[in-house]
Amino acid sequence: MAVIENAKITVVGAGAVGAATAYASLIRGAARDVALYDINAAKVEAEALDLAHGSLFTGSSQIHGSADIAVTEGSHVVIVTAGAAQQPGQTRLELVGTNARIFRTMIPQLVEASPDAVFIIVSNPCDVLTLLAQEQTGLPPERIFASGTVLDTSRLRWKLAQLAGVAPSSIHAHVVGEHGDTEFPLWSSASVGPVPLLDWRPDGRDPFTREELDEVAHEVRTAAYKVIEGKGATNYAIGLSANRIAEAVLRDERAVLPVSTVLDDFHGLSDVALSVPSIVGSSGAIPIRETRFSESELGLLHASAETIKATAAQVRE
Ligand code: 6V0
Repeated sequence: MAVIENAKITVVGAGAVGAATAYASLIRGAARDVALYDINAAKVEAEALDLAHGSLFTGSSQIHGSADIAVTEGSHVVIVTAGAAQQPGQTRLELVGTNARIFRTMIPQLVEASPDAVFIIVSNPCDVLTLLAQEQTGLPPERIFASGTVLDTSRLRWKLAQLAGVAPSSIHAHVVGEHGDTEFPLWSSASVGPVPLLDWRPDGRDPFTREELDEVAHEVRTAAYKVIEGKGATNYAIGLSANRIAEAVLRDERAVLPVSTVLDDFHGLSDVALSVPSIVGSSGAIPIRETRFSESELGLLHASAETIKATAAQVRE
């Protein structure tokens, strides 16, 4: 376990999400080399050129783009965003057939090109695709995981920060479960600085009501639908989220992030990928077993797991 010098990040897929992820990696100086790979040669070359044209302002990071998978070779982190995206009104789970087919051929090629990399799956439904990809490759679960609810957690913390009147970084709260319609916030352990969220008095008034918290959870759960309705895709916040996870790996930060790994007897859950607070460092992601769940939260986590398992089973048939 160590900080990786002269790191290489590959972003697979040069669509709305892939391009935003590469942009985030470049402007944050997350790695010396950023490779962008897509089967659409014209698109990937154009995106890489556009990014390269900003090199004067992005420090020493280099960007390379190609439709040749060789561009991905020797990566330390591979972020996978390739595949079909949600259309307005479509759920993430409805993408599973198309994206599972793409993954079946693409993932083994990526692993062959970067056998020691940590793989971060962003393509949706990211939990199901992570489960299938881990089964297919046999990689240790800590080395192939999904960005999961890292994005949803950022949305939650932004919203709560506005309501509580503090910075998002001072909200300690996690969305867990499926990155999708069965996800939920862990209210029982959420806090504002050291104060339990349920005791916090916004503007000195009474603490948040159940209805207010339900409304926040609903807004977070449906945020992507709203953005997709308006602009056709979500990309900036997921680009920042995916790069944030890559940085935690490359800098061996051991940061606590709710990524989605294939679980092994986590509060009674095995052989399913879903997000729980995990420690992310150079060897990958390890779920934090000590995470506390109230009885109802544990029920929701198991229900979320059933949804993911059922969708994976449809694809395996
Ligand atoms: P997009 O803009 O359609 O881009 C997808 C890209 O994938 C295209 O450029 C394709 O050419 C490319 N592609 C397809 N097949 C392959 C292949 N075999 N090898 C290499 N490249 C390929 O989609 P967008 O970028 O908007 O979304 C990408 C994925 O991210 C979708 O599945 C989204 O649902 C998912 N998102 C996941 C999020 C998360 O939080 N996990 C958030 C937002 C989007």
